[in-house]
Amino acid sequence: MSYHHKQLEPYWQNHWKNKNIFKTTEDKSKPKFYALDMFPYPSSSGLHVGHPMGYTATDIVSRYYRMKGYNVLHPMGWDAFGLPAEQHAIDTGEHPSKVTYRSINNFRSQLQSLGFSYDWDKEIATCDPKYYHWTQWIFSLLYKKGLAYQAEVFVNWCPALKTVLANEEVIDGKSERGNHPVFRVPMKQWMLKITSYADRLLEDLNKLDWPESTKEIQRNWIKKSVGAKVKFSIKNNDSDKIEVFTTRPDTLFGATYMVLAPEHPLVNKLTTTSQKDKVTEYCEVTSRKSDLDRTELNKDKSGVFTGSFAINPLNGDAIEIWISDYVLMGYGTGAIMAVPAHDTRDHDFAKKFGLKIIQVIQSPDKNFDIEKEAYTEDGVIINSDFLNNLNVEEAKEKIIEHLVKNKLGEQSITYKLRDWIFSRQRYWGEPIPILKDSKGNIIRTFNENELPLTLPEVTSYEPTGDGKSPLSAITNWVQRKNEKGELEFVETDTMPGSAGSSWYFLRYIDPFNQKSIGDYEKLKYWMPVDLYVGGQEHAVGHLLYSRFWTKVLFDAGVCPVDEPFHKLVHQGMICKDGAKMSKSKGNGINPDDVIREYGADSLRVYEMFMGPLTQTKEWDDSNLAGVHRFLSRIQRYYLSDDGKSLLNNEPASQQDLKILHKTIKKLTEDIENLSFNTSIAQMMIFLNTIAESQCKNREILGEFLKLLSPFAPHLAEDLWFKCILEEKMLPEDKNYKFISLENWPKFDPSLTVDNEVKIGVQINGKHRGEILIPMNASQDEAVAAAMENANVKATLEGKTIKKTIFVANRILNFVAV
Ligand code: ANZ
Repeated sequence: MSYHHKQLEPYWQNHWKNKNIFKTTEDKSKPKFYALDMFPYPSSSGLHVGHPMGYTATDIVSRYYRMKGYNVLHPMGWDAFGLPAEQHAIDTGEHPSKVTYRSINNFRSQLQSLGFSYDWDKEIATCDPKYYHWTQWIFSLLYKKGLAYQAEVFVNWCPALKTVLANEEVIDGKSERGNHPVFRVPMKQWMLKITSYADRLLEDLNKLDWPESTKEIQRNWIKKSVGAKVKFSIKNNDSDKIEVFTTRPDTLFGATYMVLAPEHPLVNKLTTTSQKDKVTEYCEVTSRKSDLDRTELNKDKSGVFTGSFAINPLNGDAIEIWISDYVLMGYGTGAIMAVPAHDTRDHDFAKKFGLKIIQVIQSPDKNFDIEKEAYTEDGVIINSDFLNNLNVEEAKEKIIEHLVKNKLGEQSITYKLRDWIFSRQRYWGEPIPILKDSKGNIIRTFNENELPLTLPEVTSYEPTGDGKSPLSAITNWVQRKNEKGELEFVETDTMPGSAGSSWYFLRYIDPFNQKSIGDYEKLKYWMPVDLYVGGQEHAVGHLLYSRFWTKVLFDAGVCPVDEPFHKLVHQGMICKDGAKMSKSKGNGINPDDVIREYGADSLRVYEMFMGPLTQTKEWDDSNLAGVHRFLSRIQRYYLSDDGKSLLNNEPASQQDLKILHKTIKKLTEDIENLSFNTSIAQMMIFLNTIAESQCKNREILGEFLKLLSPFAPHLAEDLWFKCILEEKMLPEDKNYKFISLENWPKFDPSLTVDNEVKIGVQINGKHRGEILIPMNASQDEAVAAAMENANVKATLEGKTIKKTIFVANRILNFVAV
């Protein structure tokens, strides 16, 4: 008989809910544990089986710490602003909030059917004005601190679709939707100055218990480059200078030409008449390429000579000024000095266009041919006048000294990290709380008492066509009269999806607070998050933005920590037939179907049993059925076919006690190390061992249910009720004692070690028998035991023992003649 998950799971879920037993407790005398999941975007397709992987892990940990007597914060909410809902609105005319809340209700009931122990009183949705009130408040704070500003930046503009597109929506220079050409054009956008936190974001990674690979991704994303800015004069032009950023000022004598990004402001001015057409055409072609396409290392180099020359400030050589797409406007100064002898990209370029190559660093390899490839290693400086014979580091120092003294340049640090483009010309996002005058100048941010600035109703969700959001068409929302009767205009851009997710972990702590983002003392108690589980795909988006906002809020004195997530873990993906599960591949599995057929407990235990949490795993229906059989077997061990308890109070043997205490120890350690598959394997060993001795001892089997309950909470709660609780109480009774709130079992260390071992006895190298002796028994004790063994005794008869070799706990060997 398999257990009746269809009845018992909803039954216990209802009792948990009615009694609100997972409500967060906040007894400050107790330790706390904050277990957080990356909240989902509530898509209309609902949960997939990938979601419960991470969610079950945090649920087990939450249930465990709750049983250990901690105050546990385990909340869930919705990352609810997003493009799919907006697209649905454009297609159907239905308000995005309608489809969003429909999906939220579906997600919530799916999650509840998995038996997760969330405190649903803490639920938040980022699209709720009560929530985005404080997202807007944080924006105002950023603005007041000079960390939010408007700037012309290059965006993907699609004239046919009349809208700005995200990078992901552009494929090979064409719009994903409709395949129309997309151009990189400058447009005024809101920006957040995450770059002013670059150093701290880099430095503080060291204090986090995060996967090393994720830290490395963030380090590479922020990437700090220490170098110099150098000014080059232009031949026959006294008014302009070209400033370059270089990490290799030591190679300045080897700079044989210069390259400007095609968007560089000096390009027009420096282009001579004869070069004009070529340069204009090249700039036009470049505007259709993404930065990613442009910087690909192995791609064929292209470029055009401007017709002008710069002067190498060290030796006075006139060097050609080119434009090329491999130099990006958004990095350093948008201009480089090219050193083809020591930079691979410059080398490719020089070879292609026949430009001079001057080697300034010697290779130890006498046969190294600088015409064939760039030499990018360390070495001794040559062909460089006063730098000759120095090594690279010494030369860098000396040249910077020289540049500063002669006002030719300075030391400079550049980050690869860019400021965060923070505006979208969309409807379904948080309105940016800024007021402007009729000329578009910023007057001020909204005051605290004017928030939230809620989204108005609109008749069309389509962008307007001139790069503005649909909000700009709602005149009575945009235009406001101030006290003096002057017209003021509300900003019509909205925030990106990642705004609301950059601080939601703070709001869970105090979700109804109307005075602040959250009560400081409460934030102090709960923060930082002790365990955060979610996908690695958020490594440089959400996880970096959240760290940035937390630091800003910390600096403003409203958040007590400067890092939000102490420990971070990425759950592995679930594959099927070797491929990532996805709707488009048609290989997805719907958790609702699994729950219907096998039950939530089976799904939970199966996903945890598939393998280590962080590894990619393959879905296998037969293993799922195997887990279901294991749970059924547990039930059959406790209950007769007609539902009567099979347990008794007969004393347990030492062996039964031992397997229990070993299991307690193993699970305690494993859960703290997030090693759930090994926990489940240990529970299987427990059941086998105990079944072998036919132990039905109520106490032992009650303790085992407590161990089972974080993994399979419904079954554990049910067997607890039917077999363990002695008082005749019903779950609806006021003082009913749920297993979910019992104390986690403690183990007796002396019962977790084996105090007897079986060792082999050999005579002249031949196995002659086995003896059972106390752990760590001495040689004398072992020999005495061996002499009791009939076979050993018989073999030794008439022989003299010449030598005894004994390895404690392992083997006893006699040499006898
Ligand atoms: C001369 C030089 C000689 C360089 C040499 C490198 C090697 P990282 O380390 O990534 O910071 N660079 C500067 N600005 C650029 C831009 N806007 N677009 C493309 N490349 C740019 O790289 C810094 C180096 O990248 C700089 O140092 C510059 O080339 C180039 F043997 O200057 B170097």
